Amino acid sequence: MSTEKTPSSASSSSSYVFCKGFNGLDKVLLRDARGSSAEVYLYGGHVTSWKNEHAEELLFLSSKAIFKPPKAIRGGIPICFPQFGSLGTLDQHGFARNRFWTIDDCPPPFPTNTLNKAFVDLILKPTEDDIKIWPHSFEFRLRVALGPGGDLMLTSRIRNTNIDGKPFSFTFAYHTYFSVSDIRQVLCLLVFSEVRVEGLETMDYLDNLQKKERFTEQGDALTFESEVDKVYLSTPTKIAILDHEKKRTFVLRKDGLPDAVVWNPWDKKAKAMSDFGDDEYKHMLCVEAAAIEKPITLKPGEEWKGRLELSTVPSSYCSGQLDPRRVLQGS
Ligand code: TA6
Repeated sequence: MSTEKTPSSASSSSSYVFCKGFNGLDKVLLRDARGSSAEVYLYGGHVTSWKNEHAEELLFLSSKAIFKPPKAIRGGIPICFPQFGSLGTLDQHGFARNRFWTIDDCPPPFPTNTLNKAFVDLILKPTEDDIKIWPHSFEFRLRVALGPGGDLMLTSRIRNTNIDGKPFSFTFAYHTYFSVSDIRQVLCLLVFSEVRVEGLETMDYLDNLQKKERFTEQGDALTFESEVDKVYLSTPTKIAILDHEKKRTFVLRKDGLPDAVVWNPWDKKAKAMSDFGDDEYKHMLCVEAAAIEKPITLKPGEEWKGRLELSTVPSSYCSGQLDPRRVLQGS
């Protein structure tokens, strides 16, 4: 059973469908006029699907994802807050992705183009138990929107609402799982399938597979032939993921998120994850817009905004029709 909802407040004249997803968890469906769609679970504020106007799924969601709190959903776009990674005292990637968010029917005025009707505003505030593990008050507002051309836009606004005058610092990532045809460089039947990432060449990175040591990336596009787990530092606003076999390029635009994580578990780690199929590493790549190297510090009353915009452009790269450098320089 689903219900069409148009929140009463004037500020958010969005329309979305509120319904039940896996295991009866509440989710919101967004659809734009041209047929693109997205779905967001209130559990975790978690985008689990983004489809283009041809109803092709663009995000990876594991067939073994466990839609059962407190386990995070494997795939889509997990929100890593107030901590990325396992460095601090919290569980890996913090707790925002393990909490129930609510619909924010009265968000503060938010610059949005009035054309964009397909959006939903969610909000997360800490429970008393959360404050025991992370002693700060905050309001985390997440807007998930479909743009006119089917782009997917996530905007996070995090405000320090401490009344004790204390600032807080956090790290953050949109842990995005992209669906790709085959991450491996495969040459068969004269078809060369390859996934490349453009925009991170020559960037410095911390290699999680080498004790987080700092290295400098080589000068060519990233291609993949084994496990990768790298935090690229101070990266460009735009990053492109080219999938030759699908003739598709993802363009990731980020704002307020200087770093980018690239992760594929490959075969051994894939087998070690109970909520991930043994072969699923072949069909996913995480490229995560993040703020990791330099934690963000907010004084009480201050607000941080982090935006991620995902779009796709048709590309048949190897035929030379698309120069990835042009994709990145494009508007
Ligand atoms: O983003 C890369 C990473 O930090 C990897 O080290 C791996 O742990 C991945 O996140 C998945 O983490 P999760 O806690 O979702 O299993």
